[in-house]
Amino acid sequence: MDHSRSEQLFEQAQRRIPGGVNSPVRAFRAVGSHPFFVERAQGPWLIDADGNRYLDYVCSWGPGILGHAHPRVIEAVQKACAGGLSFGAPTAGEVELAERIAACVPDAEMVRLVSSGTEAVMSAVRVARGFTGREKIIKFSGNYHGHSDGLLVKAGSGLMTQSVPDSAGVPAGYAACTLTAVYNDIESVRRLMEENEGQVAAVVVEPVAANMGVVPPKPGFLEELRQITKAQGALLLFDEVITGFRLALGGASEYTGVHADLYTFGKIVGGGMPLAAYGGSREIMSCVAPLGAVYQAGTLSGNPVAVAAGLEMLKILMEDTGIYERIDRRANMLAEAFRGKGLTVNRAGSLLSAFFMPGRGEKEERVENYEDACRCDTKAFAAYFHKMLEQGIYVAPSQFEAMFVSDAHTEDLIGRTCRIITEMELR
Ligand code: KE4
Repeated sequence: MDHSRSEQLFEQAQRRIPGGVNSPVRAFRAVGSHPFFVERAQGPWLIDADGNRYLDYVCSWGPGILGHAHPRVIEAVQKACAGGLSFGAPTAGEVELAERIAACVPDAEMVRLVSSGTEAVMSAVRVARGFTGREKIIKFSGNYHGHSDGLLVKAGSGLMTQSVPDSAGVPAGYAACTLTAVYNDIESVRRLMEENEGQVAAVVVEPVAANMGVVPPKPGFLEELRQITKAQGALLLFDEVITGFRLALGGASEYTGVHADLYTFGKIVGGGMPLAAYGGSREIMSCVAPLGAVYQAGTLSGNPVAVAAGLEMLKILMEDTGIYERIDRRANMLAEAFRGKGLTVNRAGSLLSAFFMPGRGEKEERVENYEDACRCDTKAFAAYFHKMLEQGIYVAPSQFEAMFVSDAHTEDLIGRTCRIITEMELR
């Protein structure tokens, strides 16, 4: 494949943008190469600056549940643009989007629209602290909740990719308010709750983890989290930036049957545009300014063009909930192909990860938490990544990210991918 134009762009980009990218995981450092630069995308396909075409299983890290450039979403955005890009004033679209979010996730009686998942989680944590009057939060190693200071502690995603468990620049005081438990280990939560009796404002969790690779909750884990937080007067915050509208129309609370107090959404809810949201009961959300004392604001919050994209995407998903069965079934086909190669596969709906564990092919190895995920053979993963790319298949350039299946990944394309996986020589 010719990558000369991408190489040229990358060379230029590095002079003006740290690492040549606007988000670290895009730099392909974990797979030891340089990123291709995307020119356009359509359906399940990405086309790069050199005209190479890739079957895309990253889907912009989640928003692309319908595939790229869905005609209805594009039309809605074009129509919105023609009316102006930003007003800094309320619009009818924001009301409808808030209504639709609440229709899909009834626990989110009230929501605030913001511009990124980071902003949604940062704001929801502030609400939890403001509502409870408590300062500490519990998160889980390997969970990633965006790059706000207090949450960059033992985080996943790009921080695992770069094997940087904590970030520079985060004052010790901030980190001190963030306690870290072990995903799928309810005793580690119980201990922290007991040691910090009456001080924990919220437990922040990815109800299905997808930032240390996909790690589903073990049976009972979320239920016990719900019980412990209720007993301790702490709020349960489901970070559904990835799982929201992905695992089911009602996200993880519908998929698992466990209900949180606060929710964050991103990616799909914005239809691929910069829009995210946080929400919960009227009682909790009434502490948000101008109603209450918790301040949160944003020039582009509820931006009309982003709202148009998110609205149209939710409309499509609400009209055709059969999509969830279709993408679940296709993701399972991929999972079976990876299992046939002796890889450890975790899957939840249309989210999956194939882990290159040290004992792969010899013994059954599970990945149930951050520590398990850290044992992966990232060099073997990198070799697999490049073999897939040479076959025109783009998976996330990190072992610690998810593989996303969209409705545009037809059975035929999934079958083709499975055949490539099955025939591939893996280290
Ligand atoms: P953003 O600020 O990137 O919109 O959302 C942060 C975030 C919050 N919560 C969860 C569960 C998330 O997965 C994310 C962001 N996800 C990563 C992919 N693992 C975004 C990709 C990137 O950082 O470039």
